Amino acid sequence: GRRALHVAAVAEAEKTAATTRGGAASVPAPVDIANKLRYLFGRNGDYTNADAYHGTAWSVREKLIDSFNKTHEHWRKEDPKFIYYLSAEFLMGRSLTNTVYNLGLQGEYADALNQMGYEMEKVADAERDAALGNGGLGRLAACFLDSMATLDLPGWGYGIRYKYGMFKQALKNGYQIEQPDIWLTSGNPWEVRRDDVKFEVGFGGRVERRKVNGKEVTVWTPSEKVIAQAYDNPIPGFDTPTTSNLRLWDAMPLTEFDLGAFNAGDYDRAMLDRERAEAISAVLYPNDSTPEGKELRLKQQYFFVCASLQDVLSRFKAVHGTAFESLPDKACFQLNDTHPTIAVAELMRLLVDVEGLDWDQAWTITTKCLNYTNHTVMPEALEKWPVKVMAKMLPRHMEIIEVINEGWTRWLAGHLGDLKSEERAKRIAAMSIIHENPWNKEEMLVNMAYLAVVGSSAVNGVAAIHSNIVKDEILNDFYQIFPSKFQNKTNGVTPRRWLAWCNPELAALITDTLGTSEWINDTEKLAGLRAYASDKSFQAKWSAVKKAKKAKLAALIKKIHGDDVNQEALFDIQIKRIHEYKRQYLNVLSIIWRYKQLKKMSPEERRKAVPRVCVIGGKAASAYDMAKRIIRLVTAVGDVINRDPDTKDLLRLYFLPDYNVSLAETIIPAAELSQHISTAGTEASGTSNMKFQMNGCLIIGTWDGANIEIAEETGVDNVFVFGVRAEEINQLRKERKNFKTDPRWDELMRDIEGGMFGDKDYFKPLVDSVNNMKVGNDWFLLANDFAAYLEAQEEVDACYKDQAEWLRRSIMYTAGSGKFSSDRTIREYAEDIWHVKPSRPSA
Ligand code: B1N
Repeated sequence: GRRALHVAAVAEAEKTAATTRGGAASVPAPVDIANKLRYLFGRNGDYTNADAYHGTAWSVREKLIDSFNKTHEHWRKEDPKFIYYLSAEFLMGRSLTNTVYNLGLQGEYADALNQMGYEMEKVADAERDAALGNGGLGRLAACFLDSMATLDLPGWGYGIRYKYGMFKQALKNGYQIEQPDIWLTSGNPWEVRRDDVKFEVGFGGRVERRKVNGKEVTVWTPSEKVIAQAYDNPIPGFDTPTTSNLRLWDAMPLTEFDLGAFNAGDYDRAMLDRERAEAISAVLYPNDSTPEGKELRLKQQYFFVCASLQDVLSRFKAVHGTAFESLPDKACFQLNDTHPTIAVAELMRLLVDVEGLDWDQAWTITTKCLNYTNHTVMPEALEKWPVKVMAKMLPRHMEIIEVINEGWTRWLAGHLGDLKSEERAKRIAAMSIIHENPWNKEEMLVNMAYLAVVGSSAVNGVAAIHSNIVKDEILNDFYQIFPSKFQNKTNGVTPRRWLAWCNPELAALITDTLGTSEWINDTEKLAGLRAYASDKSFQAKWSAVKKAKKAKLAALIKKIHGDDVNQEALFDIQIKRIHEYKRQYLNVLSIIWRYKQLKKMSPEERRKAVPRVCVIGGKAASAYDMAKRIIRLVTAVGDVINRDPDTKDLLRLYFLPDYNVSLAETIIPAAELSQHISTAGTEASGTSNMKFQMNGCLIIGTWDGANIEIAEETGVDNVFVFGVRAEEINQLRKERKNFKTDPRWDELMRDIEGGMFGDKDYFKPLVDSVNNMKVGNDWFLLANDFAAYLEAQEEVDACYKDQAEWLRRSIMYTAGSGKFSSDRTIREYAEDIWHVKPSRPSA
């Protein structure tokens, strides 16, 4: 069996010596894998796939570290300007496949595993996702790291090494339940702990002025201190010797280093300290697109920002001493949303209190170094911390923010000097970083977005429409004052993970057809596929790949739900976090409507219907009650439809639990239609839309976020666009009370309320949220878009019946996806905001 194969393979391989990208001669991969299993895990032959994964990963890790070391030696010598991407989330997913492909070791390791009696795909499947993010924002950060390394840009990510990432979602009787994501238990081969890189981070305490050598200095004495311990996660670029870094911080108690507490017999207190410290990096807050106003969250934010800034300054000082005026030539920071915005105050504190610069000089440096990306338009989603909380946890930072705000409002008063004093006061109050809580006049808040704008050189949104909303609505006051600060940087996704590696069959066809694989780092070359869009023989090959991917998804559905699905059916997918604004509910309503139509049809009519397999997946934040009800509605409707003998061959609805990066890598290549149906003006960008587009999946969507740019690149007529436009939303919301709902809508509401899918009482608030004026007043305008959506779905059916046309469009999607490579996005950031240039080590 496997053991004999394995022994033979190792013996064979030991005779030959392999060479790696790092250039160093090393033992052949099968030997190395066996060695890793033998000496790191104490195993000897007959491994499970999970064993084989660990052995392979620890072997690949060494090549990765060689490449990392070379790159960083090069960068140390060159001393280029660095970009530091500060983000509370990095949704990395799995690393094995990505690493071997990016390093060009795929063939070597696939062969090695084959010789040993294993299959790379199954082995890779044993890896746990690194789910240190919620959704789009965290995955964007991960795609950006891939592109930065691939483009040889000197840059690191900085974040938190959460012990528990995004919770695992399970279903129990159709309801979501959350389980902890214990991802580190079997060890993490993709990280390197840096025992020599740790910094103190303080909280609370008091602030004093002291005279030192005749100069007044501010001294902050925290009441609580923890240690931030660095872990490096090497990030391999594709088709380059560059391997960059994601540095994540783990929180540890100080007492590990000061055993005093133990010696004094204060064992319990020391252990409680440990728990308190470790809590800081213990768990990712599972909220997507909404801020979590918990104190621990602010602690997390300050924790990683403080450690990261100290780390950067200590490296700067090692080379440039205290010539801080040149810091902006060597370092810049991108704030991924407002989560790391305390960096404005922390950089000021480090420069003024610790390094002794004067305030104005420090402010010039700080604002030159920082830039801010906004990721959400919903006004309630902008982070605001109560002054009381901030003053208690970060007393010195609160003072600094007050001084920044005084300077800012004073400057504003001068700048707005021409206005009448009443109007001027109003404008200044509206832009004050510290302001009243509009819901509770007693409470003062620190507006983190305002702090980020005032403290940054550049502010950007993440898709064209979103950047316009940022300028014209959310931060309009600031835009009027600093128009040139505001930019757009339309999101992108890495074509490596999201096309080449997750869909190697399609990638091979593309490479064959274009006669080059250069499209993998020059996605504009995909436009060459347009010439083949109507070519029958190419369409046949294209369709064969999609079919093979559909078969894999069908197998997954079978594994999870035990059902066989019709693989000739249209695979219709909506996967993303469950949120009212994303309107999964609208999707379910149209599925119910389809079901009811099918029920009424004669057998002949049914024969003409387009069969569909609908898949919905996504997590609901654990405290987001309405989102959890939506999940239950999906599973309840699926339970009825999937068992109905009249319709089960023509319509299915499955909820796929625990949607995550690796599940996306299976689902997206198999999708034929994907849904991006947010209320216009609410989805900042969306990024899965780009992944589907790359994989030749047609889109039904609203005129929102990046859908707009995707439609422009694909050809607007190739996309199923429906619904009201962002400009109309405010007016429609005002008029919603008088909106006359479609009779089909009314019927569906009665069905749900009447218990057609059981659980009447549980679904009542859902029905109310889109009908009852008191409860929700249909804030996201589902009723307004309902008829147009059903019509667009009919167009989908008609198009699917014409497979030649469907396939032509599918090819046009991939051909038009060139713009949505995160390489393009990162090039724009590098040129327009960071002013960072490529620096490639020699191979
Ligand atoms: O960021 C993505 C966009 O493509 C999505 O449209 C947008 O919804 C997403 C607080 C967020 N915005 N805000 C968040 C995440 C976690 C959190 O605690 C807010 N995520 C987005 C990338 O630009």
